[in-house]
Amino acid sequence: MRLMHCLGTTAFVSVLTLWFSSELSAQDIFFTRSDYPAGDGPHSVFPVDLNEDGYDDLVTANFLSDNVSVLLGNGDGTFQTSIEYGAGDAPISTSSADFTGDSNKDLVVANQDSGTVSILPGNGDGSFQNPISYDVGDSPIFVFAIDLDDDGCHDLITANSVSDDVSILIGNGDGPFKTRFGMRLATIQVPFFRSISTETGLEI
Ligand SMILES: [Ca+2]
Ligand SMILES: [Ca+2]
Ligand SMILES: [Ca+2]
Ligand SMILES: [Ca+2]
Repeated sequence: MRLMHCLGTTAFVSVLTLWFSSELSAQDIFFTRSDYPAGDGPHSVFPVDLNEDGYDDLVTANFLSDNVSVLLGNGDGTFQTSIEYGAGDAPISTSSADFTGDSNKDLVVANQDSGTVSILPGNGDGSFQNPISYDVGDSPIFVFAIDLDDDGCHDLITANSVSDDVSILIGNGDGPFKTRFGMRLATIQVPFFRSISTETGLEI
């Protein structure tokens, strides 16, 4: 059996492949490690099948080079050379969903120093178009895509580390080339050590 763990710590993405026998003992466990170059200062790595070939790909948020790296997976634990796409200032977290309604997976990036998220529309083959930015709270350090209002269109949540709140962007899924494409921003203050419930019933 084989498990795969991915860890980005410097300007490389390290892929650790875990091998073990069916009758597990400590002596049976070993890893093989491969390092793949990424942009400068990757702060997070996110596995997702971007080109829908059935193999997980990797996306890193590169804090120092203000871009993301996309490494397409070969399906055997190896990855192709990274391709970089611009984002905002100090990208730190990524997620993926189809925000534009064309069935191609898009990327979203939380940019800590610019207080924005960048949406990179996907072309369906693992390549991406220029980013579209949306303001959120101060110093977002995490972004997550989810359909909050159950309308079939993906929305976004960011955790904002300086303004001590979360921002919710409600997507309309119309696509970037239609005039109504956009996201409606709502910011919710989060009391320290408490959770709140939104009108949708989601606990944050
Ligand atoms: Ca893939
Ligand atoms: Ca920067
Ligand atoms: Ca899309
Ligand atoms: Ca929605």
